[in-house]
Amino acid sequence: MPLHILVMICELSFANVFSLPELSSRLMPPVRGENMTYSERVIAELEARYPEQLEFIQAAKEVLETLQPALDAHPEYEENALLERIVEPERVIMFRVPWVDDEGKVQVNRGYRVEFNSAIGPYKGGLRFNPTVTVGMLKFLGFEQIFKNSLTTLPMGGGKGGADFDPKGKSNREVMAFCQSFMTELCRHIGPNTDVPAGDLGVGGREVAYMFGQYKRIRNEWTGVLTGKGLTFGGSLARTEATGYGLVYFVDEYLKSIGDSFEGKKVVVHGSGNVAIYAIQKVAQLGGTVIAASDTKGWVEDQEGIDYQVLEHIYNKKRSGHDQGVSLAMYVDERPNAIWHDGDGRGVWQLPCDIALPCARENTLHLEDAQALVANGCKVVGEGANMPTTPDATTYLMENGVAFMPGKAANAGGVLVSGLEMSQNAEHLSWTFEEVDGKLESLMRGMFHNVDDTAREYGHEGNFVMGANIAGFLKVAEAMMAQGVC
Ligand code: NDP
Ligand code: 2IT
Repeated sequence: MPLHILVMICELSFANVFSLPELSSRLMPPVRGENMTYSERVIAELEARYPEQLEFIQAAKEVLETLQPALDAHPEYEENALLERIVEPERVIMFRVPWVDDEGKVQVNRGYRVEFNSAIGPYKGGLRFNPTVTVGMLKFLGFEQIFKNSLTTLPMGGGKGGADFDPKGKSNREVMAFCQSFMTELCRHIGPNTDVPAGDLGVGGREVAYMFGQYKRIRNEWTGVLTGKGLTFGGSLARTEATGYGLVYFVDEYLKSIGDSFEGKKVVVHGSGNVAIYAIQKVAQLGGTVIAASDTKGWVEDQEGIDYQVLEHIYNKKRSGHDQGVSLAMYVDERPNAIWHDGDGRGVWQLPCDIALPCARENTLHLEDAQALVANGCKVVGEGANMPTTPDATTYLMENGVAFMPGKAANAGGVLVSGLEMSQNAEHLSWTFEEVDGKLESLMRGMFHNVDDTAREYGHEGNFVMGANIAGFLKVAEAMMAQGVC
C-alpha cells in the first residue's frame, strides 16, 4: 500500500478515537521540568496549550506565581489537580450576534460568556463590548473575577462575557438592536441563581437596560438576572459609584494604616469612564486633588482639581447615541484653566503626584510610566481597572517602594455592590444610598485588612498582590476541595 494512503488511514482512525482537545493534549506531552514547582508546571502547561491567549496567560501567571506558599501548606491541592482545574473555565459559550444597522444592512458580531468558576456562588461578572474582545481577553477577566468575587466575602463565582461590538458611533436604535440580539442567545445560559452579568468597558446603564428588557420578554420572568440596572427596575443605589468609591476606600484604608490620608494629596487618574469619574469624586470628598484624567483621544490637566461633574456630562454625551466628535477635549470648554493634550492618555503618568489610579483598561501603565511615576515621587498605585499595570511595571513599582494595590482587590467595589443588588432583588427590597454605601465602605476597608494580614501571615508583609491572590484563592480552593472532583 502506498505510504500516503497508509498515513491517511492512520490519521482517520486516530481522529475517530479521540476528540480534537483529547488529540491535541495527547500530542502535547505535559511539561515536567526537573525542578519545577507545582505552580510553575501548571503555568508552563497553560503557555503551551493557549499560546495565543496572551492576556489570559498574563493574568494566570500573575496569580499562580504568588500562590506557592499556600500550595506548600496544602499538598492535597496538587494531589487533587486543583490548579489544573481552576485554570480551565467550567464552560465557554460562543455565539453569533446578527443585527440590522440604520442603513438596513445585516451586521454580525461574535458574542461570548465565559462561566469560569461556580464553587462559591453563581457565575458573576461583567460584559465587555469592544472591538478587541476575544476569548483570551474574557478568560483573563473571568479568571480575575473568581478571586475578586471571593475577596468581597459575598457568595459569587466568577464569569465574564461580551462581544467584539463597538457601541461607539452607533445610534441608540443600533445599540438596542445589538443588545436584543445578544440577549436572545445569552438568555438561555443565565439566570439569577446561575449566572448574573453586569456592565464593564463599553457596557453601562443603557446597554444593561436593553438586555434586561429582552431577557424579561423572552423568559416572561422579572428577576435580578443582571446587575447595574436602572433605579426604576431593580437597580441598586450606589452601584454606579461603587467601583470608583470602593477603590478610594481601599486606598484610604491603606493610608490610614500608615497614619496618613488623602488630605492634600495630588492624584492622577487614567481614564474618564464609570470607574474614573466616581474615584475622582471620592478623592475630592476625602481632601485630595485629582489633577489629570484621560480618554482614548488624549488627556486633560487641571491643577485646580478635575471637576467630576464635567466628566459625567461628557460620559453621558458619549453614550447618547449622538457621540460623533464628543471627547474629553470638551472639558476645557467648561474649565478654561485646564490644559488639553491630544494623543496618548499615558501622558498623565508624567505628572508629579502622590497617588496614581489607573482606571482605563488592561496594560495601560507600562515600565517607562512606572519609572516616571517613581522619579516624580508617586508613593501609591491603586488599580481601578483590571490589570492596567504591565508585569514589568508592577515589579518596578513594588521594588521601588510604591504601595501597589492590585485591581482584583482595589476595584472589587463594583461587583460587591452588584452582590448587594442581587440580595435586594431576592428580598424584593431597596436599600437607601447611605445603607449601600456604608456596606461598601466597611467591606472594602475590611478587605484591605484581609489582604494585608494574609500577606503578613505568608511572610510577605506589604505585598498586596500576594495577599489578595492567596486570600481570594484559599476560599475558592477550600470550596472546590469540599465539592469533590468537578
Ligand atoms: P468605561 O467604558 O466607562 O470607561 C473606560 C475609560 O477608559 C474611558 O475613559 C475610555 O476612553 C478609556 N479607554 C478605553 N480604552 C482605552 C485605551 N485603549 N487606552 C486608554 N484609555 C482607554 O469603562 P469602566 O470605567 O466601566 O471600566 C474601566 C476599567 O475598569 C476596565 O478595566 C474594567 O474592566 C474595570 N472595571 C470596571 C468595573 C465597573 O463596575 N464598571 C468594575 C471593576 C473593574 P473613551 O471614552 O475614549 O473610550
Ligand atoms: O470587573 C468587574 O468587576 C466588573 N466589571 C463588575 C462586574 C459586576 O458583576 O458587577
